Amino acid sequence: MHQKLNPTEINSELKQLHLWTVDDEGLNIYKAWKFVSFKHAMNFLSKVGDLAEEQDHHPEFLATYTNVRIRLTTHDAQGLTHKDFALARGIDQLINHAFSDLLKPN
Ligand code: H2B
Repeated sequence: MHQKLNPTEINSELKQLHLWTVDDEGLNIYKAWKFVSFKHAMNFLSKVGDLAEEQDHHPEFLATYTNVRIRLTTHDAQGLTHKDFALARGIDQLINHAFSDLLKPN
């Protein structure tokens, strides 16, 4: 079972991410992207799904046409754990390696 992180640990993990936000309760991190097309947005979701299966850690998706928002928390710990930050780092890398040219500023 993964340990829920304290605010100091959350802040040091956040520094290793690119523009993720913690919600007011400190229970979730989230980030949003806008893609140049619906198809690219869906492709991204599918790749994040593969990462989630590899890491056995599963995000919440909100997809509205070309906009995608991903929210991460650890249900088993009822808060943020290292698993959320590991997945977020994987998502940032995926964007950098495969999707950076397919984003629109949002
Ligand atoms: N994903 C998320 N986001 N939180 C969890 O607590 C969680 C999960 N638990 N994926 C995992 C699966 C757990 O149910 C299995 C048994 O490892």
